[in-house]
Amino acid sequence: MSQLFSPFSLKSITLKNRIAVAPMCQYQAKDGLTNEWHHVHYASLARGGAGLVVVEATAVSPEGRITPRCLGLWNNEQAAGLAKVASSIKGAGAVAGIQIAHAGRKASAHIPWEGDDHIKDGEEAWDTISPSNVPFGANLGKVPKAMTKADIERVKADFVAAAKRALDAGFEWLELHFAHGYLAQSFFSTYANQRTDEYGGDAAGRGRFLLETLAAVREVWPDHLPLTARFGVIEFDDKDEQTLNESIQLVKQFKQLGLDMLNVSICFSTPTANVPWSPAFLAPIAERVRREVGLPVATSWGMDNPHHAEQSIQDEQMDLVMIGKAFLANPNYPYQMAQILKVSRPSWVLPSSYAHWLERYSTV
Ligand code: 536
Repeated sequence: MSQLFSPFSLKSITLKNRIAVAPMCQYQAKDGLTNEWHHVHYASLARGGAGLVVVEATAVSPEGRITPRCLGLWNNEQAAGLAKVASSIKGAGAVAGIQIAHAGRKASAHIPWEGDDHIKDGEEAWDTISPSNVPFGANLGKVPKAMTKADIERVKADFVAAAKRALDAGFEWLELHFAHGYLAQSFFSTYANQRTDEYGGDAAGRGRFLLETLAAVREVWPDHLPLTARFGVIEFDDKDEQTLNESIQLVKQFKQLGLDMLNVSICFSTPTANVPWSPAFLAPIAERVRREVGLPVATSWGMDNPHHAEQSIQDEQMDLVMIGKAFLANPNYPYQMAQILKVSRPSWVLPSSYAHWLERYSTV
């Protein structure tokens, strides 16, 4: 019996299997608005059989976009477009999730295939904010403005407003982007956060912004719906054990505040990190977080091998497998995984409109 193709329930939501489409930036929006690209892209992924489709990093404010082509959720027009995306995902048989984000000091960048570096002042650039006026470095050298207390309050309120809009738009799964060197991750990072007030200093201070944002969002995001966060728990630098320990302590507090699952990821807070890219390399880290915190976890990064994916669920390393690139190559990737794992009933994976014919007149 495949565990990968077994249902997973979190709060009132049941996913038909343990495969989720990881949030993947499309860089196809203008003014934060969805268009035909997003409708086709997300519907096709949902038809492909994943239990959950998480819409890409969607900015809570204009300055929180990574690039000028990122989605946003700071106005009602954007919410109306995303409501259609959520509806298509659900109509195709998957649960609709969305990730809400603020890029912090990594904002105001060119899209990856147009340089991936900060936009020069005077062009489409905008001012960036971060806990301290310390740039990321390398290709992202723009100096951010250190946030005032008023900035902190405003960004928390932006997250709350975006969460409400996501709910009204019909999303049933919310992920806070607390990872990848963006704003929230920067608060927790000693590379980015050199504040001397209560939002900096020790791990309690550096964790404050994340905890307050989570608590504020949990107040408006219904109890019966899953609230998750993607959070980098390891940098891959010379302080990994300390970062992991501090991160796990923080995730314990996330759990107390009502977080339902952690999407375990990488900090990406410094260009000097050395990430050991290889198949399933975060699975043991995810397993440690799951065991030490006692919270369901998901992870991505090289989880696309069907046998690894199946094994990681059977071994209780993680509860959900997040997959990105393999879905770009093949939107019906879960069906391919099922065939490789000899889960032979297409109707367990694909919607009936496809599965009926694949099941009935198979020539293989
Ligand atoms: C992953 N990235 C994550 C993004 C967008 C850009 C690419 C996000 O979380 N919105 C990544 C980061 C660093 C190196 C490789 C991949």
